[in-house]
Amino acid sequence: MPDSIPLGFLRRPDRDCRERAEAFLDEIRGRRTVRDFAPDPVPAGVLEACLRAAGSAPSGANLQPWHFAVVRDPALKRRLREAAEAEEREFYGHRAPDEWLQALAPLGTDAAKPFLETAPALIAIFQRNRTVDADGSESRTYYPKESVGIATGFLIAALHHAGLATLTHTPSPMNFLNELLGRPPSEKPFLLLVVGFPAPDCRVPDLSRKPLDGIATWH
Ligand code: IYR
Repeated sequence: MPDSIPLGFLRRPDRDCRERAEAFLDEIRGRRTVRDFAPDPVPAGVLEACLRAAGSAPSGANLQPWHFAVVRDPALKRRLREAAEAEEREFYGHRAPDEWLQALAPLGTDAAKPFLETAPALIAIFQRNRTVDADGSESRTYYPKESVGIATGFLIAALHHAGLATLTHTPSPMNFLNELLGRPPSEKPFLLLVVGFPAPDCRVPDLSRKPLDGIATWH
């Protein structure tokens, strides 16, 4: 067995487990994707703590195959908006099949992405397909997509818990993120997370979540 340390696990009484599970459900079910942001900055230290929470996610062979590029500079946000909107105009105008556009209709999205400039922070998340070892040689990562997906889930939950709103934005293709943020080709853009406080008059689509028996079976 390689070097190990004690787990330090706190075994809680069953009733506490249940209460905590329900309290977490109550909190996380209040999360909604927001497309209308206030310009107010993210309070100091919040992004750092939430990114560290994301970085604690499990990953294939613990290679932690993620990179988070945080953008707060207004000029860079503007360039990202322009690049994203160029892709989106192609998507909405030509590339997207009718079936996809119909699926998006209830969300009311279009090619305009003003939130990329209004929101105080954008986090471009990259999936690292190769990693640099201590001796400088490169090796592959394992399950990078699953790993970065889990880390992103942690990040969204952490930001919600902190009292912020997010939007998972997936312009396609996203190669402009490597270019504008100077990330190497071994890193694949995964998504662009928009972070901030909702605008005071922010409204969201009237959506519902599937009930438990629509998402789980018991065996
Ligand atoms: N990337 C586009 C389209 C889009 C696709 C899905 I799937 C969504 O859930 C929402 C939007 C856009 O950002 O508008």
